This record gives sequence, structure tokens and C-alpha cells, in this order.
Amino acid sequence: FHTLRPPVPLPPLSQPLSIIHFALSLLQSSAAAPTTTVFIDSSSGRHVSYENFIGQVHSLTLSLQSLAPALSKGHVAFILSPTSLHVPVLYFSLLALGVVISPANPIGSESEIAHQVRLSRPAIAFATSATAHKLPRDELSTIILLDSPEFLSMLNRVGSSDTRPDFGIEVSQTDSMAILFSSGTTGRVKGVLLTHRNFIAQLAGVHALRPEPDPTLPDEQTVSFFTLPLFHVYGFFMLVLAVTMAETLVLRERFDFEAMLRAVERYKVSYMPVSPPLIVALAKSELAQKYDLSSLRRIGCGGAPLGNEVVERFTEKFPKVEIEQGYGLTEGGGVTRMIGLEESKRYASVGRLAENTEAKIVDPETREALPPGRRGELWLRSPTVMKGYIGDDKATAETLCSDGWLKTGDLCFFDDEGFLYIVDRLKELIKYKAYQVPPAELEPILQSHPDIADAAVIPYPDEEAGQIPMACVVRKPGSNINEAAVMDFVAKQVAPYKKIRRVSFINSIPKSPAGKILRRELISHALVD
Ligand code: AYL
Repeated sequence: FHTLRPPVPLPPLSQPLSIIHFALSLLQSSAAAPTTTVFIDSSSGRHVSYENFIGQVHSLTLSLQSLAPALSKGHVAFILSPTSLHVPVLYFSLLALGVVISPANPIGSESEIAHQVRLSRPAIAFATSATAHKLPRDELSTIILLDSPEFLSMLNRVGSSDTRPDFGIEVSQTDSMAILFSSGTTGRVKGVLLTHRNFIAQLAGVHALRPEPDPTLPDEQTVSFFTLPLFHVYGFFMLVLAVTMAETLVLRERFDFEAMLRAVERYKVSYMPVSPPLIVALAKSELAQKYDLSSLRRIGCGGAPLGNEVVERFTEKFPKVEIEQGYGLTEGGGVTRMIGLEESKRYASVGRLAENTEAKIVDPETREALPPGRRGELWLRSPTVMKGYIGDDKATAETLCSDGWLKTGDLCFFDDEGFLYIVDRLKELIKYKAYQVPPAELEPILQSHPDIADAAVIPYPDEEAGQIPMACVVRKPGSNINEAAVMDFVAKQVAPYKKIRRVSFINSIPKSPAGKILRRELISHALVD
């Protein structure tokens, strides 16, 4: 399947160009006034203008270059921070220098974070005074705290007058840009290596096909509220995109539903990129009625399946708000989306293929490519597809074909008009509130319990979270370990979103002759019980 969107020309590959230089050139062509607000921290009420933001990026870039030992192109920076006004400045500065960013979830457990650090092998880490204790000190020579006076002085080294920084570093588009984390179709978390080109292609696409503003409407500043985590591919991309479009972004360190509603009212938020649980919450909550949310025009939604009933309920309550779904994955970026009102009415689908993207629906058994209407595994080929998993040639070879096709592990079909539908997930991955929960990380923990003979982890449907991780446990003879003890044992060792939230005790774990857990069997049994 070829995209139905017109081809979007990309900058020639031979041209040195970092994502940040590209983003700043898009921003300049938007003719935004330098005094326009780029960020608002809704907890403190602090505003930052485009002019100040670019000034801070410039300062920090200079400061990072003069660190001892100096930070330079090709180094990896590990970042462990909740959302704050400092995170975008840090990303822009590091990337302008050609430093590879590797941001991780700050609520990860120490062992999860140590694993991620081992994967990305950073030269430096950035954390906050609340997260730094989780970093493996012996593997990191330099740690900089984003909430320290030193960091503040690094941000304010030069004045804000220079709005067109030329960082002078030559970054090739094919250079590595980020190491993000995903378990892919199977196994533990891996480091997904993405290039500047991957994100340039994505930015160029969205910009080229941006609907023309309606000339009958007043030219209003788009104000976006960000609930998305900035360490995740979706949040990261939406952040850079919003800046290139000269939007105003309202950020918040800690998610709080009512504080979000208050911010929508106060800052007249018109757009929110979210994942499905937020739409569920808006559709169900009585609280939403207490606030004036009439500024809200569009919601972008991706990261996990969005139920039709949820959209219907939401639309009844907020008839003027368009929901534009998108589908994507860390390994391949944003792959489908909806543009405009007509497409957004097809909410059972996740939209049409993004520009410059090809897809195949492949029969998982025969590997035959299937026509519209037939279900199979979605394979993708596009300039947004990752280079591979860092230091893991085996996993890379299992996911990326030599001719560029990426296997998504999602069971999908296209209709005759090019709309994609996600039917199921073939891969092991569980998504709790759109966060990745790899069963292969929880199973060894369960199996290490002295009362547990064997265990497997599967997804169980849940209205609010989409899915919850469920453990199927075989007790050791004579043991009478209960559900609470199993859940507690795991909860102590993992990030909160990875907790086991349901347990079933069974006599044996079904396995293939090669010893692979037959998850489909467990899932169908769990649903019957
Ligand atoms: P990862 N509907 C159903 N399932 C989805 C959807 C959707 N709209 N979006 C993502 N998924 C599932 O790596 C699917 O199983 O990235 C997919 O393989 O955390 C998996 O989630 C990938 O999970 C964007 C918009 C990136 C979205 C994204 C992807 C975020 C999730 C860039 O611009």
C-alpha cells in the first residue's frame, strides 16, 4: 500500500542538517513574533517567550561545549527528568550539538534505569535532585542536576538578543539522534536508535500537509496542553512539532486531571495531544462540567486503541471537539494520521498512511502480502523507520528486513479507501494507559519467587487503562501464596505502571515444543474465566 498523500520532498541527504537546525528554519518561516509565548508552566504560572527560549538554547549549547570533559557530537546524554521548562531547552541544545539524547521514564525503578543506562552507554547524565539517586553512579562520570544553580547559570550565559543561533556544528541527517526505549515485538526493553533524518522526515511531512488556516476565522494562537511524557517518541515529536509551528505549549510536571481542566480554561487551550485514557476520563468525568472548556477545538490521540463507544460518549459531551487519531510506534514514528474533519469522522480507524510511507499487510503464516479487507501483520517502510536496536543485532534482524521493512507486530487491515484499522496486537507487549509493559520483564521476577514454580504475564482488558498486566501463576507444591502476595512482590521491584493488577492460579503454563509461552491460549482462558 502506498500513501494516498502527495509526496513530500525532503532535504537532500547530502545536506548536513540536524533536527534542531531544521526545526528552527521551520519556525522562522512561520513568522512568529519573538515575544510569542512558547512555554507556560501551569504549576508555577511561568511564561517563556520564543526569544527567551532560543536565547537559553544558545547559552546552554555554549555551556555544554565548554564542559570538562567537553560534550561533543556522537556522545550520548542520558536524561532522567520529569517534565519541566528545562527539558525542551536541554533537548534542543544537545541535539544542535549532535549529542544523542536518551531520555527515560523518571518513575522507572533503579534496576530498570540501570538496564537503560547499560544500553545507551552515556558520556553524561542529566537528572533532578529527585531522580538522581536512581542513576547507577559507577557507570556515569558526570551527572548534572537540572534544578541546580549551576544549570541555571548555564542557561543564562548569553543574552536573549540572538534569535538565529548558528551552532556551527555539522550534523549529518543520518547521524544518530536519539536512543528511546521499547521492547518491540518480544523480550525486554531495548534501545531504539533513531536518526535526525527520521524526525526531519516526520516534521517535513506534517508541515507540508498542514491544513490551510480558515480565512473566515480570526488568526488565533494555538495553545496546546501537554499531558504526554517528553521522554516518549510521541511526546518528544509533538513538542518539537509545536515549537516549529510557533504554538504556545502548556506544560506541567505532575499530571493532575483537575489542574489540567483548570489550565484549559485559564490559558484557552485549543489543542491537546493525548493517549486514550485521557479521552475516557474526559468522557466520563463529572468534573469536566465545572470548567469552561469551550476553547478546545482538536484532540490528537495515539499510543493505544481508542474504543468507538468512548469516542461516541466524548462527542456527545464535546460536540465541537474533533478527535484526530494517529498510530505509531517508537521504532517507526507516527505512521498514520487523520487530516481534517472528514477523516476524523472515521474514528474506528487510525487514519491514513503518513506521507512518504509504504505498508504491507502480511499473512503471519504464509508471509503473503494481502489485499484491502484482509487481516495480517502490518509492515512499514518509510524514512521515519529506526536504524535498529542498539547493540542487539539479533533483535534488529528479527524486526527489520534487509530491504527496509519494519515488522510492527500489530494485526491490521486497510479498507478500500486507505484507512487503517488495528485489530489486535500480535506481539507480547502490554499497554497500560499507553505505557509499555513488556511481559518478559515481569516473568523472571515472578519466577524468582520461592513459592512460584512457573509464571506468565498477559494483558487483561480494562476500561480505564486499556489493558492491565495479569499474572498466570503456577504455585510450587505445598505453597498457598495468594494474589496479594504475588502483586506485592512484583510491585516492589518495578515502575508503578508495570505492576501486576490481576492474578490467576493455574496448574501449568501452556508452552510450544520449543518452550515458548502460548500466550494466546492463556489470554483466551483468562477472558472466559
Ligand atoms: P509505542 N491504536 C491502537 N494501537 C496503537 C495506536 C493506536 N492509535 N497507537 C499505537 N498503538 C500501539 O512504541 C500499537 O500496538 O509508541 C503499536 O505497535 O509505545 C504500539 O502501540 C507502539 O507503542 C506519533 C503518534 C508515535 C503516535 C506514536 C506512537 C506512540 C506509541 C508518534 O506522532
